[in-house]
This record gives sequence, C-alpha cells and structure tokens, in this order.
Amino acid sequence: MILRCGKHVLDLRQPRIVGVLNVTPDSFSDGGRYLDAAAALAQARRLVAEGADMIEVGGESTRPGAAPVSAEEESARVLPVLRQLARELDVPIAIDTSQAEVMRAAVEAGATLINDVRALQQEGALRAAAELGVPVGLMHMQGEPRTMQHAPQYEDVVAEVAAFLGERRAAALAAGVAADSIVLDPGFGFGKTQAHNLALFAALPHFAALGAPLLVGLSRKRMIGELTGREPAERAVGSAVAAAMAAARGARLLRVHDVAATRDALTVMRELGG
Ligand code: HH2
Repeated sequence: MILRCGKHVLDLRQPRIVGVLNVTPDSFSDGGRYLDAAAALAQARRLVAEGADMIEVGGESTRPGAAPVSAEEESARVLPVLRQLARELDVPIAIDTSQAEVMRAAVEAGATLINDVRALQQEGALRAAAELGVPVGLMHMQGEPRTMQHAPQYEDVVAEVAAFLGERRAAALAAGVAADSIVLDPGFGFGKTQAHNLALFAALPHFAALGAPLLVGLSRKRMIGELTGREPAERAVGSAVAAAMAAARGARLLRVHDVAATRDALTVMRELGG
C-alpha cells in the first residue's frame, strides 16, 4: 500500500508518523506556541529530525468546546507557514481543515494531503478535494467540537462509525476523488466517551480491513489522560504506547505531537517482533 502526496510517495507497509503542528491560539496541547512562521518552521524541522514522515498544519482547534474560525482567519494562520514548510522540508505537508476555500489555498501553497475532521461534509469540500487531486483523510465526528462531548450516544459505536466512513468514502469517490487517495480515521475523542474510544481502539483491525489506509490520532488526548491520570504535556509515553499498539492493529498513519517517543516505540516494537 502506498500513498502518493505530490512528489512524495509514502510506503505504508511501514507505519508512518505524522507530526502535528498547530498554528492556533487555543489547541489543547500546544496552542499558541507556533503562531509565527519562524517558530512553526523551527518546530517542524525538529519533528522531521525526530523522525516525522509528514507534517500536518492546522489553523482551527477542534478540541471539545472550541469555536469555529472563518476561512480568512484560518488561511491567515496557515498559509505563510505552509509556504515555508513546503519550500524548506523534504516531507509531505498536510493541511487539517474542513473549509473548501482553505483547502484550495493550502494546496496552492504546497500542501499535498487534506485531513478533514468533518469528512468533506462542508459546502464545496467534496468538489475542492476532487479537483485538487491530493489524498484526503476522512474522519468520523459525532456533532461539532463546541458540543460534541456533551452526551455522545451510539447504539453500536463500531458499526456506526464504520458505516459513516463507508458513506463518506462513497461520496468522495462519486465526487471524483481517486480510490487510492482516501484515508479513513475513526476520530478518537470526537463525540465519544471513554467507553466508545476503547471500543473503537479494540476494533482497529476491523477499520484497517475496510481497505483504505487507516489514520489514528490518540496523541495526548483525554483518552490517554483518563488511563494515566496525567495532563496533556505528560502524556507522551502513554500516547507512544497507544500509537505503537494502533500500528500493530493496522493503523498506517499515526498523528502525533511527540514524534521522538513514537519513533522509539515503533522501532522497539518492530525489532522485538511486535
Ligand atoms: N485530532 C485532532 C485534530 N485533527 N485529525 C484526524 N484525522 N484525526 C484526529 O484524531 C485528529 C485530527 C485533535 O488534536 P490536536 O490537533 O492536537 O488539537 P486541536 O484540535 O485542539 O488543535
């Protein structure tokens, strides 16, 4: 399995690390730290040196309770950073956005993968993704960030998330997105209780068997906090263990903040035959 991101080809027989770079004032674990382009570039270089195979840039926090941002505001945050990273780094750059206008500007600025936590459901997003011709990540979320953790409910979380991903994949294909450009993600923490997250984690082999590369984002999330009793900045070990286990269960793209810890976890697991 490979993923073609512009001139970069990711061989997904190995799990790949996506280093997260949030250029937001309010992200839950790194908000406000990389707002200016120079700080963002320095952090991106650090993530690549630590072993990131891709860098993802996001200008909208989707933490529980976060308010939406306008396309203008989001573009102003991400575009200068994307241009610099695309010029200076030799790894693919992803854009984390739901807005068609931002997708178009981001790809123009050098992004070669679109990661959408709303799975191309916003107006114009399906068409933009198909026209831009880059891979797209489709994630499941119940509700919207502002209210998604109020009372998430499912009859059967695994079946409902899988059905949603199947529908969004069909919609993307119908819009003209290439079959080998679709990445799926169950969306840990997005309108899910701890019990829902644990059920989805146990079902990762099922999601991997849907036939598209599987992306997971567990890094520093409350799911890890509930298991370890630690604050976001102290969740690197728990997150790295979870990422390695997810890879063993079929995840191919691991969206993480702590790249060095994740790289070590994957290396040790591989060398020990896990
Ligand atoms: N999680 C976050 C953001 N984007 N995208 C995908 N595909 N999967 C995820 O699990 C995912 C995601 C939330 O993490 P973070 O970006 O660190 O926080 P914030 O949303 O506060 O910026």
